Amino acid sequence: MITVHSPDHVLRAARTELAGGRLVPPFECPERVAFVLDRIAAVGLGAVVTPEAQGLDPVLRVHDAGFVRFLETAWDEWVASGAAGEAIPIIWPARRMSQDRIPRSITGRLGHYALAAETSISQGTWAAARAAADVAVGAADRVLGGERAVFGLCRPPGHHAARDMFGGYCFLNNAAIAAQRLRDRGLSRVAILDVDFHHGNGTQDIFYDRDDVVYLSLHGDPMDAFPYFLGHADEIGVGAGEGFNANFPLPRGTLWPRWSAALAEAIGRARRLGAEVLVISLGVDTFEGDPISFFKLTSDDFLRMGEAIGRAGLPTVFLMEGGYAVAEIGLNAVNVLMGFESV
Ligand code: FKS
Ligand code: ZN
Repeated sequence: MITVHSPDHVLRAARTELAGGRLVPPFECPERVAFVLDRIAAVGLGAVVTPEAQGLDPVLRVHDAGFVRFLETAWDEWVASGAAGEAIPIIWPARRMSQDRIPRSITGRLGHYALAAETSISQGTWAAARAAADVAVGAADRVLGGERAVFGLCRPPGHHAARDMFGGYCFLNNAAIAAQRLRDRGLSRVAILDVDFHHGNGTQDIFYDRDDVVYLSLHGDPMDAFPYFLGHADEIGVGAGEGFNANFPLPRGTLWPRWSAALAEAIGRARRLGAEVLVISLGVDTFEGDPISFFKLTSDDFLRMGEAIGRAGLPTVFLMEGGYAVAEIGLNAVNVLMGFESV
């Protein structure tokens, strides 16, 4: 399997994440990609190629132009405002406050466009986010070109990013950008299968009223897990999109038998709805050793996960999302890809 990878991911190297009332080194760190590349080389998965630069067109197919402009300029404006640390939102338009007037102040605009406070904007964040979008498009294009499956080693991740919101370590929604690319280049129905531990609120939101991109997600029950405010089983889509969104929230301590039963249901749904291609939001934070999640999948379970996805028999774009047991992220992510290839 070909891997698409951009060395520019290292430009996303924030020093701070707000966690447990402290600023800590971010869980979503550049070493994650280094471990995945090491494992790809160790098992001889296949060639690693750099993506073509796409410009902003594929990004603007999915994201709001004002939001994109905000991401582009936020760091410079933050520095110009005289702040010493990284850019962290501190106030939101909460209930009964206005969402329609976008403030001039960078602090106001951070609150307008953020969905959470853990994700600092740092120097280089925008360049890395753009490179991750290029990776996603590069992977989609290779599948359009006839590859059975391609791995886009995206970083930063994307599935929490909505049309006009960043947070949860995400800035641009790589999976949504890839899915839209597949639609724009001629496929009529795409299914995004999100196996990251967290619900992909951004991806769900982007496609919620559409029947051409199906969103299916297995994740920690939002009553107990980030992003808390989306991802319930009764969110089934709206308008033309009704029936084209399916959530499988799962409890603390979930093991492979229960997780894989939900996976089988999700894959069955994708097939019945006529998906021609799968985009996998591949997070491996479902691992038993993950420091911020609560499922209990083993490294061998990731092989079985890949096999089950392979048996769907559809062209597949894998895109990296989360996974914070850094020493095991290579083993776990590449196990999914090897399981897929063994089918
Ligand atoms: C830890 C609290 C964690 C943020 C969790 C973000 C998860 C991100 C992810 C992605 F795939 F996007 F990277 N709060 N102190 O894994 O879903
Ligand atoms: Zn996650």
